[in-house]
Amino acid sequence: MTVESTAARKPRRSAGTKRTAAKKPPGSQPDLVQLLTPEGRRVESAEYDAYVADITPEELRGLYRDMVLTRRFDAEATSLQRQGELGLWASLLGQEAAQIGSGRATREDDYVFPTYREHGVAWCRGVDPTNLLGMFRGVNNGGWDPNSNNFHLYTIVIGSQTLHATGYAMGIAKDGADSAVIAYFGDGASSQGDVAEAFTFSAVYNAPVVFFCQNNQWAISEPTERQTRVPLYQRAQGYGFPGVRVDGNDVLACLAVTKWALERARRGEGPTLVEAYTYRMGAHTTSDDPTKYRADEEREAWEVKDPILRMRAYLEESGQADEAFFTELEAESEALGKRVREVVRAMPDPDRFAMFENAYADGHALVDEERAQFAAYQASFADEGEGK
Ligand SMILES: Cc1ncc(C[n+]2csc(CCOP(=O)(O)OP(=O)(O)O)c2C)c(N)n1
Ligand SMILES: [Mg+2]
Repeated sequence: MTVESTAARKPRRSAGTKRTAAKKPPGSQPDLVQLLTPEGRRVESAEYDAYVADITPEELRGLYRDMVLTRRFDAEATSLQRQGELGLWASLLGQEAAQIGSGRATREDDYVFPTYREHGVAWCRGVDPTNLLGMFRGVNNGGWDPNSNNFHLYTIVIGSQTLHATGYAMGIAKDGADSAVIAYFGDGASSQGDVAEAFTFSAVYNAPVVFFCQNNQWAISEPTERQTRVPLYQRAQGYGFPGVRVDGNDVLACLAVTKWALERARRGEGPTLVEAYTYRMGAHTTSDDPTKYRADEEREAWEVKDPILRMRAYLEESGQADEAFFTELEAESEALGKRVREVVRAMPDPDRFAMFENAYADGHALVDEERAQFAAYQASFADEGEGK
């Protein structure tokens, strides 16, 4: 990971000059697909109700459970970083609905290309959450087999996975598969050339790919208004495919819209851009201090839209979950936290020289040179110890 400390890099601003994110560009009135209001009231959508019409109470409770356990796992990882057990962590706090809704919309044979923050999607794909932590602890370079769950390794190079997804989608289309591909990226990534190229290629080759942009309002310390002068979903129009803005804190709406987009892809109708309008409630990563660049009031305004509270209100008011369900889930959440702590602390340190083995299949003179330098560096500590 090469994410720098924003606190160290950015000039300090006084409280009076803090910016607020996501001001709507003048004249635009973006349509937001919503099935659950922030208070948890179900609202009708002529276009998207069909995609959640057959959902059972058990599945609804399942969506809630996914969000609660993902949030718990994420909080545990943040604590582990603070205790020195992880080098870094990128929290998904606030983005649970966007990730669980879209993740649960995927089919087993679909293929997912994540960024570094898609812990909820990984959960939906069946990747054991403890496998996500090895890279952040620095003991491996990935932690899971991408082909076991059709969930690619985390990608740190912003936006590059949209090209990988497009190429993959073009490939499966040539194979005649009826599965689809989904690529996750952020509002900041939308400014990358790779994303523009992915949009162009996927459109002209009619690739079965869904571009799922979590607009969490910030790219480290840059607000979305520095990335675009039009709502992000409207960019799709210029490339010739549909774009939809969905309430990213509404798990039902995210499920419905992503199902719709994946089905379009499967039917051979090409790419879709889904902009999940949400908010990064925490820091960019554990190396960042958002109080340096954004106002507390902004976070407070989003707290009332919390994805988990809204789903809980809906389940309770519609009588689809009782107190016993919530109590059992709390116990399950505690157990998950305990397991995550135990597994992380027990992760063995890798052989220090193993990193030189994975760069080239048949070795390389430059790598040999680097290995020798590293060996000399390691040996220098032994000498120091002896000298003292
Ligand atoms: C090509 C590239 N440029 C810069 C960076 C440093 N960097 C890491 S995260 C990030 C911001 C990404 O913001 P966004 O796409 O909105 O995703 P978010 O972190 O908000 O989920 C940047 C600039 C990088 N990893 N890769
Ligand atoms: Mg962002």
